[in-house]
Amino acid sequence: MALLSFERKYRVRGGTLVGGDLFDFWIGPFYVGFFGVTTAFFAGLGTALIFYGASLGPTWNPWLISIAPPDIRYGLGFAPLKAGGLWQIITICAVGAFCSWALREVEICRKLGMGYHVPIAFGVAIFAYVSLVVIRPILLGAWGFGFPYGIFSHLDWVSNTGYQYLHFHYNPAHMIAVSFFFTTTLALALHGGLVLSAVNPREGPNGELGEVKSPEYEDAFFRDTIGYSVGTLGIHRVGLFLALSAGFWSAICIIISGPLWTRGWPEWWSWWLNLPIW
Ligand code: BCL
Ligand code: BCL
Ligand code: BPH
Repeated sequence: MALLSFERKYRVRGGTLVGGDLFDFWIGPFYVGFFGVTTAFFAGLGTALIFYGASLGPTWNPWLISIAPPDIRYGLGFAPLKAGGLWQIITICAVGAFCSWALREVEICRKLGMGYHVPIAFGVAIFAYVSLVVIRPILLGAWGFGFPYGIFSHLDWVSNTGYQYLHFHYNPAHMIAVSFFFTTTLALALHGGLVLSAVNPREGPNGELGEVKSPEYEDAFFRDTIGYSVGTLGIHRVGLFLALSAGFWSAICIIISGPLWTRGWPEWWSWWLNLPIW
């Protein structure tokens, strides 16, 4: 495959965190590195174990395959392989694969001399996953509180866990997270729309190429519309902040459900409803 001239310049050795030169090479377009090897190992083993679990179970229907966590009575100990042990090993593989993937991104950033913004952002997604299957189960005292690995079964877990707190929408951290998710898509719709409107303009009447507009036009659009433009660099800061806040408050909303608040979430609001000012 032909390399872009730019790629030729940066595809040089160095910047690795571990392993020195050992895995410092590319396979086709993919950088390998030590963490590429560990990603492949954990992802391969974890996926193979899911297939092994499926082979034990009642179905090969992809929607119904499910690897359940151990029963609550096993607490924080190891469970027999076929009674939740598989889930435990797959969870280790998943954490290993996700962290390896983030560290591989770090090595690529170092090779390119770029900041670590992307792997840090992925770290927030990993934090959300770890909060579901490691942090909250440990705080509640049993691996059985993790979610099952199945397409439908994990939805059942979300629904059941939600109703366990009567009305999950009343969880204040869930409210913040949901609002950040909505705001993130609002921001991306505006940003994607604005950039395309400036750099991919419509053709002229005779089919001539439209004129690409400069960022000043983009800023002017929002000043005319809402009186303010956050600017070309600023919008990416806003976007990153919104997306990371969505993931962060998601993690918080599930960590506090059980470890911090055991009753229904509507009841949490009684302090507010009982304020003497109403
Ligand atoms: Mg979920 C839905 C994966 C955690 C609530 N969830 C989905 C599906 C997909 C999935 C099957 C679409 C997601 C998507 O487009 O995301 N969920 C998934 C994974 C995790 C996870 C891999 C995880 O933490 C490792 N989900 C959770 C936790 C809840 C949760 C427990 C809060 C976040 N999820 C919900 C709800 C819904 C989903 C509610 C849905 O309605 C939706 C659905 O249709 O379910 C049937 C955005 C990401 C991308 C577009 C990138 C591409 C991701 C691809 C599609 C993931 C494929 C996963 C694959 C089938 C899993 C096996 C991996 C192999 C063994 C290697
Ligand atoms: Mg809720 C959680 C929105 C109704 C119960 N709910 C969430 C949050 C989000 C949300 C704020 C999930 C996002 C998240 O954590 O991402 N809920 C939401 C909305 C409504 C809603 C918008 C709505 O009604 C409009 N929720 C309800 C109802 C309850 C309810 C009222 C059920 C009856 N909700 C719950 C419960 C939970 C949520 C219970 C949660 O546990 C969940 C939460 O906050 O979890 C933290 C974070 C992202 C991840 C966890 C994904 C991590 C991905 C990993 C790192 C990478 C995977 C790689 C993959 C395997 C690779 C695949 C292979 C490749 C494709 C090749
Ligand atoms: O490379 C990437 O993107 C292209 C990284 C990634 C990211 C990144 C990356 O850089 C960032 C910044 C984010 N995600 C950010 C976020 C948001 C939070 C800030 C948040 C909303 C979010 N990601 C969510 C999600 C979700 C949801 C909502 O469910 C999913 C499914 C993903 N992100 C998925 C992904 C991947 C496409 C990619 C990524 N986010 C990470 C790829 C990776 O880690 O590859 C290595 C691992 C494998 C190839 C497979 C591992 C297999 C396991 C060992 C076994 C499976 C276990 C699993 C628990 C089973 C689950 C079954 C389900 C049916 C429930």
